Amino acid sequence: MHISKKVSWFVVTGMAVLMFFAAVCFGAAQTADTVTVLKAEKLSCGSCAAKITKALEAQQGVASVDVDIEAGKVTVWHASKAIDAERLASVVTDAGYPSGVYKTADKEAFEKETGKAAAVKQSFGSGCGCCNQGSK
Ligand SMILES: [Cu+2]
Repeated sequence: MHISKKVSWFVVTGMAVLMFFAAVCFGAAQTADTVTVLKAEKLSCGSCAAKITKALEAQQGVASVDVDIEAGKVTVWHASKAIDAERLASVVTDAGYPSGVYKTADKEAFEKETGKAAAVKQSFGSGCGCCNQGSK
């Protein structure tokens, strides 16, 4: 009786701790509420795309980046409170690709309209968004 009480206490506490971390992790991964499309110049090859992606992903609040080299467009999933569209454009400009905001939209509306979803690979590759942060 005494032992099983102790065991269940452990289970309950363990579950609570796990749920807390899951909530924190999930919350951080969910902060991207906005999608901004930037129009960038001088985009010509895959390494340009990699350079831009890296520069943007280094910013706080950026969840996912999709670069369309042919269209010269950079689509960014981000938390609007952490980083705004203008700041994203200046990050890309600073990386060597003069850019401006093409459009910015609510994440849900954008994904519904374009059928595009944030690249899940980046957020959930080997863990969740916040677990992967800093290991890129
Ligand atoms: Cu290039």
